[in-house]
Amino acid sequence: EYGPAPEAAGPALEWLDRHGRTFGHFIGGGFTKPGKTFASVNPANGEKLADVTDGTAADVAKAVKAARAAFAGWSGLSGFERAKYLYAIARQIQKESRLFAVLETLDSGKPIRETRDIDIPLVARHFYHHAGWAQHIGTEFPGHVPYGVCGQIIPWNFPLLMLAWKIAPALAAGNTVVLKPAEFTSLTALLFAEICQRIGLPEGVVNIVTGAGETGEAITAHPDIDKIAFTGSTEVGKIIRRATAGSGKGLSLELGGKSPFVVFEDADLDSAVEGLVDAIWFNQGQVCCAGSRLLVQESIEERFIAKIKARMQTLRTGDPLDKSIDIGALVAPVQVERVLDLLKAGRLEGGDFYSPDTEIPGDGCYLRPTLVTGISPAHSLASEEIFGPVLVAMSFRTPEEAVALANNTRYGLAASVWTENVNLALDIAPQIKAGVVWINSTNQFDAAVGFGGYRESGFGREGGKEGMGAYLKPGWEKKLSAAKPP
Ligand code: TXE
Repeated sequence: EYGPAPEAAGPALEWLDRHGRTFGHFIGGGFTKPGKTFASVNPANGEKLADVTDGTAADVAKAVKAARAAFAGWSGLSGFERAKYLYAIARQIQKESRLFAVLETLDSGKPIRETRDIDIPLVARHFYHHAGWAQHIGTEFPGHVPYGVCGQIIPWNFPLLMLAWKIAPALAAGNTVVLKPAEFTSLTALLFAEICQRIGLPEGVVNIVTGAGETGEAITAHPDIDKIAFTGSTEVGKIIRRATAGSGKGLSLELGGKSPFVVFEDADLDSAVEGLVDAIWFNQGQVCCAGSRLLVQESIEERFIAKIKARMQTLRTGDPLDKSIDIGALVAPVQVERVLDLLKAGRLEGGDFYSPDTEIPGDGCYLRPTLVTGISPAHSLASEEIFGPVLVAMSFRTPEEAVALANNTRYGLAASVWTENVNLALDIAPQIKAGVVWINSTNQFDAAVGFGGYRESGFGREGGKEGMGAYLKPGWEKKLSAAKPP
């Protein structure tokens, strides 16, 4: 029963057909007429899935106007009433989970096992969780009010999940939103828009404007947006921070990473190998908190590297719709090029490169998993975010050296520490400067826990109470404007 299942794509393709494979934006509760479009392509085979509208500044302005018009009504609802809508969204996502998972896999190249078992369930979980929050804002954040209209710009590596991370808390708090999905992966956001319509979410509360960087710039620059939330590259994060400086807009940035995966000599090595597979080859390594830097204690280095190589031989790369596949396609040819360019530059600096001799499909955005050893921390591959299936390994002798190496990065998003010695784990974890440190595990996400970084990984937290607070501000402005002369 394993093997490619092309028929699985059927319902998602039918859904695209129902929309004539051409999409406008979702503004004010309905889809607009398509404008100038660009193609959304399946990276596994290069086939065009649909045409999506390239949002102009005028489109963004229209969406902001709709969001502004909806704000008073939405923020004026009780938390309980807003929660009902969030619960309804969560239930519809569960009901359509198969359609969402297949569409996400087609559009992004992520293995169906991941979209089906991780992305989409977490999306539903996020809306359920924040439905709960909507009812507790008055008691947990007394005197706080929503920002108003939030501009949200998201990346392509977890398209629907990043949408959920942004939209669920914003709506729970009483904000209205204008969200732009990444240009490679707009389709699940458009299906989500249809869900908003279906559950009768008031018009203008959620607006989806598709497009690339220029559309994002129009959102960042729009004067009637109160807060910007961005997840994406550090480079664009810096541009957005400059663009919003002095504007009075709220801002949160979730950017890149080069997260350490630290293995001590007493670790359960087989578990650590499985953890590593998840840390660096989950989603083809296109994960902001990917454990892309293996730091292994010198005494076990050889043994551990041999175990990784053996495990790499068993990883299957291929059609993301095949349920037995471990590694799918990267999101787009440009991302494959980016990874290959980094590898090419890295090769010139030296180092040993290892890839298993397993088959990968000839067409499509596929790359073999790669392990790089024999390099120094100063090596570009050891310091730059690769965002592909490439692991670099370095060794350390003492715990102090492990901490120093772990912190030898301009990022600070996540870290993972492997040891059977609980004292050592608890000693090391707080010394690593990262938003989250996992012990004997990796990639643990939950809507109830704040996620975010230090340094060039950005600031602000998503999830948990901190994430909820990021969509609220002190209510004095409202009180002042409501104050009447005696
Ligand atoms: O990201 P961009 P790209 C890293 C990763 C990857 C690299 C490049 O290393 O290889 O970034 O990816 C929108 N104003 N990450 O170029 O451009 C864009 O349309 C406003 C890590 O695809 O940052 C998309 O919606 N918005 C990361 C979003 O920003 C702009 C996830 C992200 O795209 C804009 C993605 C502008 N001037 C990439 N320019 C993570 N932290 O998870 C682009 N955008």
